Amino acid sequence: MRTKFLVAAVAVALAGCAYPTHDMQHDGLTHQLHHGGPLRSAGERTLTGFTFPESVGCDAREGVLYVSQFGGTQLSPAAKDGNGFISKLAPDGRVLEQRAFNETFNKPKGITVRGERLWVTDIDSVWVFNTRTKQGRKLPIPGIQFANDPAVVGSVLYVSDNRSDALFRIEPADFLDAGVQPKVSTVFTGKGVNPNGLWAARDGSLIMVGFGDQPRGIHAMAPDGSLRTVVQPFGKLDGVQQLHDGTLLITDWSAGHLAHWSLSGGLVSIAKDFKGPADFCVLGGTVYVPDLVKSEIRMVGLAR
Ligand SMILES: [Ca+2]
Repeated sequence: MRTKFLVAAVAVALAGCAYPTHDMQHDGLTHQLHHGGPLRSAGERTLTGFTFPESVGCDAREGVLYVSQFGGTQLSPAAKDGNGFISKLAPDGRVLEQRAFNETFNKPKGITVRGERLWVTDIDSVWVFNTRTKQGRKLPIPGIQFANDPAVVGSVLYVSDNRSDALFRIEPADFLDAGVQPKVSTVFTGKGVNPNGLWAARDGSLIMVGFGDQPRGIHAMAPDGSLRTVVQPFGKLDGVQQLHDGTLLITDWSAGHLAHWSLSGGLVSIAKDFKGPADFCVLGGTVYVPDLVKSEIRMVGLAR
């Protein structure tokens, strides 16, 4: 039986919905998070042959995936050993380019792609690449300890640091041209967010999921810079993505799963038995979840 993948097809219906009673502001993000029924896995496939993959970045325009890998023989996410690399994959998992960029990486982590630009963090820096010409530029971020995930909101690049519980801001996001002098600043520190995964929501908010020694939750920073808690602390959260219907997918190391979260349906596990479910992306109704600890990528088809 043919399974319909609904992620790309679900329309956002913002008008006329009734709100549950909760402590969130009745804004656009709340609207989005309320919609959508439960999701389930329509089938899984495991890809092997990776070396500590932290992030899969989906390039929807080109229909390809980029996978950041730590390399080496031990999981040492903060080691500056030059063993990291980024591979380019076809959606079926075939490796198109083992090393997509001819640069030295240490422990490359979060990847985000927009148009011909790809951003990837690496401990104390963030790179921007032209995916067509492969030209890249590395930008050190003063004060950052464990650069984790990049996200672009408008012309601004945000970079999370879960270990030092901080969010950094870089403007302009596209600093590839050597003549551009990007401005780097700290947005916040010490808020108990421990931001790991970032996602640029459609209403201009930045969604953040937390990963720390204590359980962490889901937070959002509004365009005016105000922070709020979307979900109270419940796990060790790594990746987050907002679906077309406005609801969220998250990965949680504590539960070892990929889960769907919505205001109406709460948290529903979609795929289990991960050891290190890290920074995933969604392409064509399939979620690509790297397992950093197992050195695998799990492909999870989504269906309702
Ligand atoms: Ca991450």
